[in-house]
Amino acid sequence: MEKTAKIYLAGHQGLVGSAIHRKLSAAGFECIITRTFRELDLRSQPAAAEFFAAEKPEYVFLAAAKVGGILANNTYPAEFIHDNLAIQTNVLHQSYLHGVKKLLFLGSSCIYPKLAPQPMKEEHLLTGVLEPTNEPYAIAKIAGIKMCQAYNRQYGTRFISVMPTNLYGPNDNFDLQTSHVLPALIRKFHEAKINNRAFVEIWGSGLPRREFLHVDDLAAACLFLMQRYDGSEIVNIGVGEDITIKDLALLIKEIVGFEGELRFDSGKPDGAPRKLLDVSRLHALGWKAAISLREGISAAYRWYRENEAVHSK
Ligand code: GFB
Repeated sequence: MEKTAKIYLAGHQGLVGSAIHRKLSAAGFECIITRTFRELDLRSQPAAAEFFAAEKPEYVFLAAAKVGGILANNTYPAEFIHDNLAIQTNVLHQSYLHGVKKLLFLGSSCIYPKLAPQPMKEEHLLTGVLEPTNEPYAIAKIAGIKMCQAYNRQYGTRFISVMPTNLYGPNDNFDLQTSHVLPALIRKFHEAKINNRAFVEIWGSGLPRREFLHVDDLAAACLFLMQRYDGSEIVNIGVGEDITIKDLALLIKEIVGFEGELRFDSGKPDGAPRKLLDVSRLHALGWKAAISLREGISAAYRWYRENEAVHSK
């Protein structure tokens, strides 16, 4: 990817897209094309077709997606399957029609079976039943992977698919109903500290294990793979270590400086018991995560306080 290449970054305002934008700009890429959701609704086939015909990007990062935490996935399953299928189908097909040189598709670790052996290897895809709370989202992402592979095989495109673990960082969603666990707990502990509350409520049992990757590390890995990896096999992106939700809560509590108790709400779902990615393929390609969980959460908490008024509505 030349520094002057025309790069379309779909979803540039989200957690992942904004991190890729920062990374590309810092690396000196001069021609990054973006559109807000208002300017271009990628769920619309004619809108996507018109955009690609007019702009003819050379490279595409497909970070536009409908995403959310366990409750959002469980509450809006139709939107999660429809919006993701529509967005990715339109972008992938238009990229093929307009001769995009290379495209990076972002999947998710929830594509793997609920009870996949741990850590989860790329070969575990489609070897068992999915976690029900996010099955529609996972099915859409699996369809995206298969579409990239099918287009590569039939049309000779260069569409690569990467599977990030649970992400966090600047521009995360801090809405308590729709967010993922890490931003939700930053906000809950912060508000409990400010309001001198006695406890913070943690959903589920606290026993599930999750792996967390700072989105700046993800963006670095995406740029690395866009430049160095060519292949139809999916590539996991993670840190290779996980933590229980209870220990995550204790770590965030300490970083925020909240003195009260944790209270577990068993009325809320636990979701998958464990989702640790095997990152040996990524390591063999030559890339490793650099930001520790403590460092990343401290940075995310600073970002949250600086942007609180805007993001805590
Ligand atoms: O991050 P999260 O919403 O999604 O939840 P998943 C992870 C775990 O944290 C679950 C618990 O066991 C939650 O019950 N948890 C505890 C909380 N307190 C909270 C809280 O206040 N908010 C939230 N959100 N969770 C998502 C998928 O699964 O992961 C998506 O639904 C996607 O499709 C994403 O794959 C990465 O890790 O369970």
